[in-house]
Amino acid sequence: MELNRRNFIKLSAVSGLFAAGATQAKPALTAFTETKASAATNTEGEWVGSTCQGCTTWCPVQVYVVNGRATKVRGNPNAKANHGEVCVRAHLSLQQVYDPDRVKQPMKRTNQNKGKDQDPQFVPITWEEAMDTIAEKILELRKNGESHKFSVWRGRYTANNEILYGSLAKMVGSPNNISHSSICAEAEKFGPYYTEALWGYRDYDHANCRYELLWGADPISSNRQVPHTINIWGNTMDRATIACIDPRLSATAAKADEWLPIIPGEDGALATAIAHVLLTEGLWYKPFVGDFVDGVNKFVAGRTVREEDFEEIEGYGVVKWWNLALKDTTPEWAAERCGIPVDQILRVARGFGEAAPHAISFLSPGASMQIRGGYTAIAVHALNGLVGSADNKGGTLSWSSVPSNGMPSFDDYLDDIAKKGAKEKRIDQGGTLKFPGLNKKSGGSKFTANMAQAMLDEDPYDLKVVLSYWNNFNFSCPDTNKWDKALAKLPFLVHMTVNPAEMTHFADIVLPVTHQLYERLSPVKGSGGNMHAHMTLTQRVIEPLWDVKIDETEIPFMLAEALAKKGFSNIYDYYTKEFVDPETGKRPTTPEEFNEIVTKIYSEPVWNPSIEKKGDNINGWEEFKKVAVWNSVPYQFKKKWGGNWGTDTGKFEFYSETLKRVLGEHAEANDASIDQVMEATLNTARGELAFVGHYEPAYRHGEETEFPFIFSEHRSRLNREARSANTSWYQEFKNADPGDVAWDDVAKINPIDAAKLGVNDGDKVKLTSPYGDITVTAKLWEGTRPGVISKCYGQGHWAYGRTASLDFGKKIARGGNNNTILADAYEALSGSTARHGGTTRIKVEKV
Ligand SMILES: Nc1nc2c(c(=O)[nH]1)N[C@H]1C(S)=C(S)[C@@H](COP(=O)(O)OP(=O)(O)OC[C@H]3O[C@@H](n4cnc5c(=O)[nH]c(N)nc54)[C@H](O)[C@@H]3O)O[C@H]1N2
Ligand SMILES: Nc1nc2c(c(=O)[nH]1)N[C@H]1C(S)=C(S)[C@@H](COP(=O)(O)OP(=O)(O)OC[C@H]3O[C@@H](n4cnc5c(=O)[nH]c(N)nc54)[C@H](O)[C@@H]3O)O[C@H]1N2
Ligand code: SF4
Ligand SMILES: [Mo]
Repeated sequence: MELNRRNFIKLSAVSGLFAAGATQAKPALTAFTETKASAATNTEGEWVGSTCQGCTTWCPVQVYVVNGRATKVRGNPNAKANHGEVCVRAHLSLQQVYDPDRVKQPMKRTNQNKGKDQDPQFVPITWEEAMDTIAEKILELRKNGESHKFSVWRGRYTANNEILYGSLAKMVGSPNNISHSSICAEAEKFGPYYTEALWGYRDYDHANCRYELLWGADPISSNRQVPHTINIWGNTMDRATIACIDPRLSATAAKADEWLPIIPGEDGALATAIAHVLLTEGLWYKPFVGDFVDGVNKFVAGRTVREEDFEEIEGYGVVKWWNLALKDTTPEWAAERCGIPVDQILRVARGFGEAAPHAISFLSPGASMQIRGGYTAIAVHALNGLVGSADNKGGTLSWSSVPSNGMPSFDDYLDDIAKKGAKEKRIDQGGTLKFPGLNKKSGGSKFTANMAQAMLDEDPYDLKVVLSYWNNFNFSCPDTNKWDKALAKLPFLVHMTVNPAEMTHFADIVLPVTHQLYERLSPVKGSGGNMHAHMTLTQRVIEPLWDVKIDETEIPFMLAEALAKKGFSNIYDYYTKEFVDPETGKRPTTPEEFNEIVTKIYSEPVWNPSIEKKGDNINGWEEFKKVAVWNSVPYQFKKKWGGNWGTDTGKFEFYSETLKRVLGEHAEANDASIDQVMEATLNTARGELAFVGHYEPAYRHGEETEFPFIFSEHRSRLNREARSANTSWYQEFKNADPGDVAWDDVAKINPIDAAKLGVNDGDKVKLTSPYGDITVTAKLWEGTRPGVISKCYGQGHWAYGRTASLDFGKKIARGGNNNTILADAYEALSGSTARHGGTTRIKVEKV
């Protein structure tokens, strides 16, 4: 029989593809099999615009398509943020889309027992059966007054997430649409928000900067503008001093002027010491911060200053900050805590101050996703205020705005059940005393990882039905053992996924979805970079290989149809009555039409020439599909100067009146004092210290006597979040991460520690924390300080496919997942998981 795509689907449907546990023949790679379409005459090939979402940069790209096959990826030459370039990881996406281990058709579980040790015994089903089953489950909850026990879980997403994530749960009657943001980077947004009202990522004017102070940022490998940074970094290194504050010798640190191998979690000591030096040595930027009325510097170590002696300009509360948190934080004091020598602290602080205002204090999750990292985030970002680089040339910037339309209102489609359910408490416990999540307001952030504990405790209740997409929480959240238990207890889970992931193993229904770069149509606003913000269009550049649908739009449309057939038509009515194609005036009749209309509604302002905007002129939808990106005009500096900072005082807040108000509101909602909030969130601050960036000693899980090492982790240059490990290129080039080894997963140990442990390069070592253990390979490496074990995140998949795992059939992982040993810990003020700052102690044993 000729093995074409259709026959292959038939064959695989008979054998069942993801029969975990069974050692069966692996599916053959048919992506390159000759098909009728590919036998057609076109051999020329063409570049088609799309978007890479391998990380949060969200790069505009183009794919070279020959005979219907994607053969190469490059940056979209029309894009300004990434100069038409991509990073290494874009290329790995080719192996993802053609991965033979992909989920190829809908499946249902036939073994009702759940657990890592259970074979789900998945069998193929039709899309109709899948949608009918899910609709039944939802209607049962609504009938029983339990609609709030329904939840939608979102991982990575596009702008079209408004459909599945934004409104579906609400129309069913649940407050539980839970995103992955809190395991991603919320703590990092806390710093800029409670100084300059910016809850989001920043852009940086590297081209004009003279000093780059990188706090756990490795921008040539990760973070948010990798292609732009790679492009510009050679020049930046020529022009600016680069100082990397990182417990690990990162790729950026390896070529930097200064590497400050900080003791994990002690960044607050260094940040407050740098601020102390800037103030005592008169290095603050006077046109921004202001000056003493009589021109005499009264910032003297150990002495308080009178507020009326200082006249402020853009900033607010610098004297209060000094008095509360900085007057005693001398370099000597800091050196004892953070492990950086006094002379290096002084040299870096002076260099940074002398470069003002062209000096960037670049905050990454590394220095903020720590148990007490919220205050570090504020202190680190406030350094941009001290040197006047906030919103300034050569400094730290916001993004230009990119216009888009909101989705039509669904208010008229909320029935009584929906309105009642939406008022129930949230499953993640955000907004409770222990979990402030102060994303602009109490409970503004959702505590993704905490859902596992909440589900196990049934506090505030038990979840029953979950639709989960583009995520893998029992791999990506800390304490995976806890997550496995919580998922085993969940009665009904639908996983919409490209690969059979760890979460898929616990699913009742598995839905195959489109690969993000090649098979879907959707818009996103990419991360601003190189002074430009943009909207980029993801397109179906190849015909989908398998029976896949688009998670955020097509699947909700099909589900709405199934619900309507069973008598609940609100969602279907909303989709078919309120959504109108802005070009043709048509309403959707199929899932595909719905997806296109949603995309066009959202993106219309960038391609409709009659809508005014500051950026590219694109003449209609067809042209937008061709260019696939809209660029804003370059960022205008100093837009916020002159009292437009958006904070409660309108100023750049060194003393945060905004935080004082929001903390007060949170305390009041929980009948507590702010001091009690500090205590519940493990912070040591009392009184007014809670309103300024300050030093908090690192908090660690595990007793030092039993667990003598601090565990510190980082991401891979090759991680497309945790989705690229099943590509052979990922494994083959894994040594692109300093200290790492191809096809392996290593614990990087300082040779001094290794000698004491009697461990040699290549030995197998077991890393044990109070929460779990993993066995990996030892690598002796001077790029981590004695006492700190450094390990990359990304390996340790026991599912996902034959390359990611060591034995896919037997569920044996390649290496170990850091989240198996990491504590389920939080920087609770911002609502962030705390995986950095050495939150977890471990022991190391040779096996
Ligand atoms: N220890 C540790 N934990 C981390 C991190 C870390 O650095 N260290 N990083 C954290 C961060 S920053 C983030 S953002 C989160 C991410 O965590 P998650 O949001 O859970 O995302 P991933 O782990 O990347 O898993 C995404 C899943 O989506 C499915 N999938 C893959 N490709 C596609 C696709 O194209 N479309 C769709 N619809 N589905 C797809 C697969 O099942 C895949 O496993 O992880 C966090 N967890
Ligand atoms: N290559 C790559 N790039 C990515 C992604 C990816 O998967 N791969 N994912 C994207 C996503 S989703 C996000 S959220 C961003 C995350 O942006 P990043 O800036 O990459 O964030 P992390 O990897 O969490 O930051 C980890 C860094 O902090 C260091 N670190 C650990 N503990 C400490 C500490 O106590 N103090 C200090 N100063 N540093 C510490 C680590 O060694 C590491 O270098 O990256 C995006 N970019
Ligand atoms: S992985 Fe990230 S930085 Fe690299 S091309 Fe894709 S979106 Fe851009
Ligand atoms: Mo993230």
